[in-house]
Amino acid sequence: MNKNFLWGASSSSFQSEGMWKKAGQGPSVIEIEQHGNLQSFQIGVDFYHHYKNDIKLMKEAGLKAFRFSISWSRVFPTGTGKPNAVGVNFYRNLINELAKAKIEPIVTIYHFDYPLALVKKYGGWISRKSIADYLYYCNFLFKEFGNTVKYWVTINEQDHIVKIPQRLGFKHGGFKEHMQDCYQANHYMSIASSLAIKLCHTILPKAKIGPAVSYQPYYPATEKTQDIEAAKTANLLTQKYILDLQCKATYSKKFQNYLKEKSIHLKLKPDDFKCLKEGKPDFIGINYYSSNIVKFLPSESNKGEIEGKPIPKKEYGLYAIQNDPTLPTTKWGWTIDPKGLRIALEQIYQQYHLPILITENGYGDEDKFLGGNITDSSRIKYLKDHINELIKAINENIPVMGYCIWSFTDVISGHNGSDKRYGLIYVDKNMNRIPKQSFNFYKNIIRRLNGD
Ligand code: BGP
Repeated sequence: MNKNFLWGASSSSFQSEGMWKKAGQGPSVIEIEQHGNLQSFQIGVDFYHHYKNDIKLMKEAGLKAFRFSISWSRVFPTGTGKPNAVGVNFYRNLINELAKAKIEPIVTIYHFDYPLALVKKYGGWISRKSIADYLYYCNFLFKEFGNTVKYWVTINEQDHIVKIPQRLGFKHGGFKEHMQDCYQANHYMSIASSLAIKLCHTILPKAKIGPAVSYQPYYPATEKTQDIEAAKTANLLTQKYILDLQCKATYSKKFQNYLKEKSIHLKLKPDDFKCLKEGKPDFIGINYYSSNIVKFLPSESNKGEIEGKPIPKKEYGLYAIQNDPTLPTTKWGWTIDPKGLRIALEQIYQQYHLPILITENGYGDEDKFLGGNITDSSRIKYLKDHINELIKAINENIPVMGYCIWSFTDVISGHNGSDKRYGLIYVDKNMNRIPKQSFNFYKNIIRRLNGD
């Protein structure tokens, strides 16, 4: 195994830091999004005060990299303007502490928590003005932390931001009428991401930067042509269109036809595609958790009706995305498909020919602290099987740069609050950190495969 392989773990600011709207942090769209969960996000796992101790544990595990996100509204409470010195200082200390421990920081610039002030000002990502504010923020981060940070992620799971109305700053679902705005927002986010890549290449020529997308292989439910076609369409409309734009600076003809059929007319400028071309990523980050099967869904009963989301799980006349009933699932119904990781890596590399960083992969469970131990054998099996497939992919010459487990300590789950834990380290009510069995498993894997 390559000595420079980034064996790491991942987290995000809003799911871990706590200190919600404290120490100068401004509000973000998470306030709209999380409803019942908001209280847990306000406290997180208090990473803000525990980061030194957590980094000690990372060092003990032998981690080579730690991916975390910067809270945009902790740095710029109103999204732009004057930086919040306390917030900047927090991230400087965190980055320095990682550097001291010889753990490579991988910084996600924006992971769901968009500043609410920008939504109020001009609607957020649905306005072209959002691009300039994102770049202003990136420019600040590159200049402030670029000496130490070599790896940057522009936007985490743009497809999910587009999918979940609250993440764009809309209060209500009712997405059919918002499709125009969602695809427009997606267009602006892609340009913003490309311009950030170009800016990073100018200011920090040695740095590596790319987006992180959520990616899952879609298998046709049967060998029937219509299911094979449906799987391709689902792939295009839920994830491929974003990668095509970011890596090939284009909307495929099929995607353009889809927009036309839906009467979606994107506001495009001739320069947009030039920007997209000039900001080619150095790598593609992928968050991989599970796979799905897809079958053709006839339109007879529901003419053109969609499921109430801009990028739906089903679209009449096109496809229905479902769980493969032959695969096991987590308690939350996410299928467990280690081979899917290798297939995802193969598919992405074949299409885009860029190195890949696995920015997230992990297993959510309700771990119980019993008899002084947390026995998380299901997580260990999940990680072991996925790492085996990762190694097979590397042996097939797919250039994978690193593997980041979601997550190092438990953090608050985006969909399921504090009941769903992913960490190698258990965090109890008093914020004590207790290594689970998977912590030792990962430590041994890194030691063995890295030859430490
Ligand atoms: C990804 C997100 C993470 C994290 C993870 C697990 O989509 O990038 O932020 O939340 O999924 O999801 P969940 O916590 O909802 O199970």
